Amino acid sequence: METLIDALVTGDHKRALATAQALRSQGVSVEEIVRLGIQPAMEALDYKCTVEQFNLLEIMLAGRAVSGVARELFPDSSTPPDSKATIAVASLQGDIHDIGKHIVKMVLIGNRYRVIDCGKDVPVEAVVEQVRAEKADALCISGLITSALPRVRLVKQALADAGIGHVLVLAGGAALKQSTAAALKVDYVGQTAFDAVKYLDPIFGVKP
Ligand code: B12
Repeated sequence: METLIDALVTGDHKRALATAQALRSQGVSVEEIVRLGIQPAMEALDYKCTVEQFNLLEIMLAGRAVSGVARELFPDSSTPPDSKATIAVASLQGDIHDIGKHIVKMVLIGNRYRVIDCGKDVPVEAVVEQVRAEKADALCISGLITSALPRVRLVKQALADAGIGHVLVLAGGAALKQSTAAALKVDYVGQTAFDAVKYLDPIFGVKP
């Protein structure tokens, strides 16, 4: 796991991918790789960004390495057969970070949810329109940058105004996970991608 963390932090995408593949073949679970590998690597990068000199190229290389590992861990698939519900995922306008959103998406697909990816840096109205058009049952908002936070508070009302106030709104990602559901005006705030499944499964897990 230490090799994986080092490869991610240094942006060595080939070594990161090979290490993730080796860990999987040794029986290490996807959840452990995310929790003990990807998350600590990103915390180390966060420290570098905050305390040391910010180096955009370094961060972009690390971002590429994480995306490569995420694709390996959660190979994309079409709508899973017998899906439990439809979940939209989005990063709101002003936020171009999408690695966490990608992981949330893959974890949901892996747990038999149909996922609509509304994209990143998307206006609230456009997200609501996609949720309505695709008849999504819930919306997962991933937020990494604090300036996008006020927009999160508008989502529930925007859904209600569009006549789909029943849609559940989940929030997560570094900028949102320290907040509460009440403060963000959402239904739930999760710490990890797996929390989304833990919240949604009791609601949609068993078909009526
Ligand atoms: C990689 C990265 C980038 C990459 C993004 C690549 C990409 N395609 O996403 C690049 C280099 C492009 C980038 C750009 C910028 N970044 Co940046 N970036 C990061 C970094 C290092 C890691 C983020 C990441 O991917 N983490 C890994 C993922 C897996 O973690 P995660 O998103 O939290 O997701 C996990 C959970 O939170 C959860 N989750 C995520 N979403 C959801 C949703 C739900 C519903 C649930 C339940 C769970 C959940 O699931 C995931 C797995 O468990 C962070 C530092 C940090 N530690 O967060 C800074 C950081 C987010 N960036 C920051 C900044 C300032 C920027 C820039 C403005 C820099 C600049 N000056 O140009 C720009 C542009 C920002 C913009 N307008 O959006 C700041 C934000 C500060 C703030 N509080 O607002 C941070 C915190 C760095 C710092 N300390 O300054 N960045």
